[in-house]
Amino acid sequence: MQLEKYKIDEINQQQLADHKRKFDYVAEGISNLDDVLTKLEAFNVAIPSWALGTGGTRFGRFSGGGEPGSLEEKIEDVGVIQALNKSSNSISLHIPWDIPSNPSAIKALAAQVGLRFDAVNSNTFQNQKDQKYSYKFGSLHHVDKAVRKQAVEHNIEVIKYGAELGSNALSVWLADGSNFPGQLNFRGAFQNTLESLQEIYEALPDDWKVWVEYKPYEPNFYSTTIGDWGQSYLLASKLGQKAQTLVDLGHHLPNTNIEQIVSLLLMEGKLAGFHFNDSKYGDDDLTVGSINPYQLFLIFNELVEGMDARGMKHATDIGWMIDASHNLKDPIEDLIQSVEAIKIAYAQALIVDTAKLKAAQASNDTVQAQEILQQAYRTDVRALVAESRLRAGGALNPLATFRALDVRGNLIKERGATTVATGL
Ligand code: LRH
Ligand code: MN
Ligand code: MN
Repeated sequence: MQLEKYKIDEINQQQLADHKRKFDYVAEGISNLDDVLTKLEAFNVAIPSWALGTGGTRFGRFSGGGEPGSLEEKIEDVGVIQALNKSSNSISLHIPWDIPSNPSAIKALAAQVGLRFDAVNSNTFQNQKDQKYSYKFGSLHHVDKAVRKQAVEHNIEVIKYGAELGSNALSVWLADGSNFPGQLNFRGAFQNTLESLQEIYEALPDDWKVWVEYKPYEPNFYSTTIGDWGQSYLLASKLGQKAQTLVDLGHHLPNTNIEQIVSLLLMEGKLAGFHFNDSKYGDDDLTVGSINPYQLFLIFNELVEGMDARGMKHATDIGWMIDASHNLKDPIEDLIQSVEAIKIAYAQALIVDTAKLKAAQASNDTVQAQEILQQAYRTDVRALVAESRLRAGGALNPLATFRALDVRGNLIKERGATTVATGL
């Protein structure tokens, strides 16, 4: 299904007077209003193909109705999100969960609903059907060269799919690690990983990047071969310019200062981008901003300041992507909430009085520095985000519009009430 713009406009019309009142109120206090609105309008976050169905835990999966049964239907769903929020103009594929069997047709279909392809993700954390060697003891770090070769070849195949789709980054996350002390030689595992990544790196087209994701634990519970940003950074540095570190917000031990990591990676030109989600305990993959929105704001504060200092373009010089999966919510509603949370944090960071903050820092005025950050964080910027969306042709309130138009009800009529999304 495709959402017609006039239907969105009709609903916007009903909300316009209320919006205008809220917008005028917040706009009055913002000195860089035009700049904020332009940047918000240009900002997009990629939607992962694996987030469009109801996820599960190892204890069960309770799928909803109208879920996408094919890559084509997933593209349709992202098209719906994009029509509503005008901030989700790309999709990220996990291969082989979503194999584009006819890449040029898939690319054309995506373009019809205003989408392009973001990073492609390889998968060597599961055995695939008909594969010769098992990944039970890892993939790129494996002690057996033949297993490593198989995993390298998979990554090269993913690059080929991506190139046909017009993507320009390969995202690599490895489950490789160990469950028990003594199982693994750490240096051997790291060196094997480096060597395998070098072979993948050699296969990257000129304008491509490889994003190296890290994660402290799960599925391995004693060591993970790329377990933290230092290990990822070390690999990315040894690999070269095209390799960078990807920060998945859920891949940190509780209370890690992620904003500081982000700041330093950015300084070194090694920040690939993000997998956005939120978490309370581990890699919970909860809705962005649902647990710790202040942390999200602090991350964006580092991003805005650091990117401006390096002359980087906010919208394009970093990879912005959601990585989430839910077992309770309607997946589309959840993604709408996630993108909204990201844009709110971004808008708050854009209104930080940077000059004043620098002055407070230079004079060690701790109280004032905190006041400046919290002044921005406690500003209700939702009307700014809505205004930028209205200007871009989207819905003033994407979630309410999704419900008012009964999109899920229509998808259930089209696809059925008992569906299980492909992938995952
Ligand atoms: C691993 C991870 C990684 C995978 C995705 C499905 O926890 O974050 O990015 O590719 O989940
Ligand atoms: Mn991730
Ligand atoms: Mn994860």
